[in-house]
Amino acid sequence: VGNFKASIIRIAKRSNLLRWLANTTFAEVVFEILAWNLPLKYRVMRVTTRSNTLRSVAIRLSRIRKREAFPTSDETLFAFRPPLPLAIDELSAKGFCGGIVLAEECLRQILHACSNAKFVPDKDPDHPICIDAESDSSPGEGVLVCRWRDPHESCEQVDKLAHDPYLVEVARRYLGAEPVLNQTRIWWSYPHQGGEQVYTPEYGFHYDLADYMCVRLFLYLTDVNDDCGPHVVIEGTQGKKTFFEKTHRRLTDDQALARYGSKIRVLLGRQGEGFVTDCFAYHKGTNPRKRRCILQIAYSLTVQNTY
Ligand SMILES: O=C(O)CCC(=O)C(=O)O
Repeated sequence: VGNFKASIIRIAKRSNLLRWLANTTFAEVVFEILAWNLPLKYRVMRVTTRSNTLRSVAIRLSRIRKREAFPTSDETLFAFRPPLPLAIDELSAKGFCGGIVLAEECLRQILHACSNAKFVPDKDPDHPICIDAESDSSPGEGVLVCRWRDPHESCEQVDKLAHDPYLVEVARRYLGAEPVLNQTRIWWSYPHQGGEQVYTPEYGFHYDLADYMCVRLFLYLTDVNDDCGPHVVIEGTQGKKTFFEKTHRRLTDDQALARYGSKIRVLLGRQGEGFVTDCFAYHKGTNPRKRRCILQIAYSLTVQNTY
């Protein structure tokens, strides 16, 4: 959707009216219907999940469909984790749950894998690069994000983590069905020179339509304080969407503050600490003043990958 939309937006840039139209929900839906390069099932999900009724029907239908059990390993890789019932209660009430800490040895191995992996810079996707974890500066001019897609396919520890019995059980209970591995990602984020309030797809409030339901683990792979682009969630917004929310999948910071000021939660953490979130809740990565590395493992109801 991103590439297709980006090329249309490039064409439309010359006209203010077209530029405004291209950023509306209406245009987003049209782009999604027309994005013939994506599987039909995915496009149907992207359109129907915007309706509270259709989404809830789709969730119910997915829950009654028989599926093979998601394979899990014997032992958890988390040194600390909230008890399962608490994790599910928090996720259901707030849309996120913290207090998860990765075991030191697993963290060490993932960091080692990161130091050898090739990350894809957003500005130059054809030239993947190795990232120097010690360097604070962006690896290229204007580069905001460098991604390692599907690290579970080449890193054994990430694969084990994706099959962690605790994590899979959280996903299973929260989704109410056998989960599907939706995607894994590790990425570095770098400062955008636009200052505090920038609205790039990376750093603005939004909710994701990754599937009818999707739950994600985020683990910080660098220490994250207020300067390092913490993940931010708007508590309690993971449920049914109001008309305003349906037509504003993306929010500016001012809109978020005005509507949900007291519910904005900034999730700080040390290297190896993390949280699970429902990606249907409004969230964002803050524009960092110092680079940040994060790992994400997402489970969903039907969709195996996010395009
Ligand atoms: O980088 C972050 O903390 C936010 C990531 C995000 O918005 C997303 O994965 O949808």
